[in-house]
Amino acid sequence: MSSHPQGPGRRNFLKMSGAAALGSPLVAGGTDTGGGASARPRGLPPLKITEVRVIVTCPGRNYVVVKILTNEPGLYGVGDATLNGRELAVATALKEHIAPLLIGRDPEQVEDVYQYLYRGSYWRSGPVQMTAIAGVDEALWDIKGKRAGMPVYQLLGGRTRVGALAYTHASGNEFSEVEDAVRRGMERSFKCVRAQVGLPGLAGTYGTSVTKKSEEHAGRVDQQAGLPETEIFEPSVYLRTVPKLFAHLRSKLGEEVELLHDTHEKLGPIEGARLARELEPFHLFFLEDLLRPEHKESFRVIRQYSTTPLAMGELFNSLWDCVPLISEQLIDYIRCDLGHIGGITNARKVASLAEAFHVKTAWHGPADVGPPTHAASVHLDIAIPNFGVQEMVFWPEATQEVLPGAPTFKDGYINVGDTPGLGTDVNEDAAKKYPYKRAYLPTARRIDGSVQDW
Ligand code: EZ4
Ligand code: CO
Repeated sequence: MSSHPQGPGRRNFLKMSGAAALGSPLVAGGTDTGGGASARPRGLPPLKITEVRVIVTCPGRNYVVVKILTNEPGLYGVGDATLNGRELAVATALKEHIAPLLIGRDPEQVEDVYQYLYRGSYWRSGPVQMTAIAGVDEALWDIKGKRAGMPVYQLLGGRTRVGALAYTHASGNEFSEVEDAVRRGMERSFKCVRAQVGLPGLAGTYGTSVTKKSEEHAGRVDQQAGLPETEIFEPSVYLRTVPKLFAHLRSKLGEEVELLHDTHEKLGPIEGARLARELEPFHLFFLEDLLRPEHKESFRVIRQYSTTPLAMGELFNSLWDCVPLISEQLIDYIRCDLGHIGGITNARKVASLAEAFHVKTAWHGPADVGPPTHAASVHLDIAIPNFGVQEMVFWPEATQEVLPGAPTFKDGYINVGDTPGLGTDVNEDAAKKYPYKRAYLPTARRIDGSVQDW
């Protein structure tokens, strides 16, 4: 046989290289069934997706779970497709539009399924679609790991570190309350703590909890059933308050504990530059999401004025959202949400892009994405070379009952075990006990009544 792929031996070449798996449906007018039957390593029989279950449940807050079943008895994967406040849009996209495309497809062709759902749909990106794709992607990696008998991090190249450095949240309305909350985090062995404070005279500030033990539910923005609440925000009050908070924390807590802060996309470029500059003496681990996500080049303004490390990305939905910030080295940490950027398949590309430009990862890890996404983040964290830090939460009992197997925390690090796949699961009977409740994120306005980025 000729070794030249265009020569007479092409057919054999394709077969041997595995490309034949993708060859069969490429017929004019044919239906794209994906891989079809392909030559399997170690004689494994062909695998097919037989069912896609979409489970919407509210064990404390709303989650959308994707369970993908296969023709191999007992072999299934579980992914998380939760988009806070738009859960049913994602569930409908999955049930009505995506599930029919998956039946009969080879679940092992993870990249092909990702490409097919992302580019193949013509309407690409966007939070609803990318969250739906993430749910599918996580379930497929889960299946691949189970089939291989390996935890997903092994499939990603194996361990590069003992665990993922984690951060928790601390908040309060007074500086002393925030200080106490940071101390509780440190007592709990956290080396890194995110600190948020209420703004004097303004009702409800992002990241400040109604309960005193804010770190118990790190990342938790309470989801209230009913219509969204309105918080009031004024940049001048915020800009006056936050540097004083960190002056207080450093004077009371010293230099060793790593402190972080989330601006949550609320400022304009020159305001963000002022904050980053005024926080310099307090040596933040990073300052998160200073600006709205639309015009990424605005981060150039911040960089002109400050050496405070910057993180950005939880609202990004595509690899290309990350390109300007990473390729111009405008940030130090890329913090996409695996659940909103298409899952492991896309996030590991973001990580590799970042690696080339000395940018580290800090995947978004709040309570409004489910345990399979947290597990996926940690599998990636412990496998990649350019991991930075991982935001994490402690799960309430009801969530653990419905979605068992979340990563575990010890001595400042979050970790996954050696269970094949992601290590997470869904208890469908338990899920039924907690029906969906319509709920929204809060929204925000300025004192003059105009809309403010929440
Ligand atoms: O406000 O996930 O860094 N964490 C965050 C989160 C987000 C919520 C939005 O749904 O910014 O707490
Ligand atoms: Co954030």
